[in-house]
Amino acid sequence: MVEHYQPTQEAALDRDCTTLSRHVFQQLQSFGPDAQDLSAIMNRIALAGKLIARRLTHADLVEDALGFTGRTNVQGEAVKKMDVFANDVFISVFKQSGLVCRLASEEMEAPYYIPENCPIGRYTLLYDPIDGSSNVDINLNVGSIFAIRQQQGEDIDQKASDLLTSGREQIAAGYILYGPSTVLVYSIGRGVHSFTLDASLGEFILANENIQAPSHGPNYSVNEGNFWQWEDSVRDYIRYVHRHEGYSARYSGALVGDFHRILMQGGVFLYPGTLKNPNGKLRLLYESAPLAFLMEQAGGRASTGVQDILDVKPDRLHARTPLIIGSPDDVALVESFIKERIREQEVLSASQR
Ligand code: AHM
Ligand code: MG
Repeated sequence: MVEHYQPTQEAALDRDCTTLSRHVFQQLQSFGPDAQDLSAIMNRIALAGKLIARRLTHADLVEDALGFTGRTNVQGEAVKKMDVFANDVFISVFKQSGLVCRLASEEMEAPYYIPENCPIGRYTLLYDPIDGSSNVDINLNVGSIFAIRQQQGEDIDQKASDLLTSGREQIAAGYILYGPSTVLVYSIGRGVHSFTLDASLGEFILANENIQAPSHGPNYSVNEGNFWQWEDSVRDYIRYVHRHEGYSARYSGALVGDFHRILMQGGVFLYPGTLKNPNGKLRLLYESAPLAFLMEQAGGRASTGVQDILDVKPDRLHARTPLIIGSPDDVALVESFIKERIREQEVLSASQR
């Protein structure tokens, strides 16, 4: 007779063996080709996360890991050496994988094609390799954000125009948070789950399954330095939280960290339009849409203020949108101030006709 551990030990062991790739199979309840692909893609993303985490952990001791490259990217932002490293990591892990045909990232003007993977790999990975890179040089949290889409059509002219569709086309999304521990959060449209990197095993192990964002939370996360750059409606909301009890300002300068707090504890993150950038700063395809996918899966909401983020169709790869994301009640409160100002404007315009 085979002797088994006690039930509690068995449960702990089972949990320790719930790696990311196994979890994907469990979620899809299949070992079919699609499940194999998604599981393998998640495994590669996890490898990218481990490589980036390793570099970040030793960054101050590694020659040429920190600081700027002296170049600006397609967005006109100064590129850091860590941005370049992390971007290359994602390319490397997907080369010769037979999984992903195109990679589109914040750091590359046009998608990167991996012809040897096509047509076996009909997937596209969209990603922000290092989000919040202003935090890198001072050893604060940063993240990587990703989304997976199925390629539509042949894309013979390599214009990737099939990517200019709404976030509802995403089949998976997630992020890796490089904090005191390295955490990977993902969804394939069946809830949101988090995994913590166990460095001794070199594996991401299931930590929280079916995460639900609270319907309301105390945190509001926004760069208040832009106060005089915003529309009146956003200022109305901020004045509201200043005048009511129960709100806490929390802003780290890295979206992934701020988002993770809101996902786990509730509240709202905002990056509204400013006078200089009416669509804000954050890019739709590889920042706002993947996080919107996760937040909706966790029972929260993501909005531009007047439209659900997942319904926005970008007009170009690096399109930006205002972002209001978090607990449903808190997103609705911000939207109510925006709608109120729109109503006032309409009444004023009608009276002037
Ligand atoms: P990045 O991807 O170039 O790092 O830019 C995105 C980051 C977000 O992580 C963060 O929420 C935001 O930019 C901070 O911007 P700001 O300094 O304007 O508040
Ligand atoms: Mg970013």
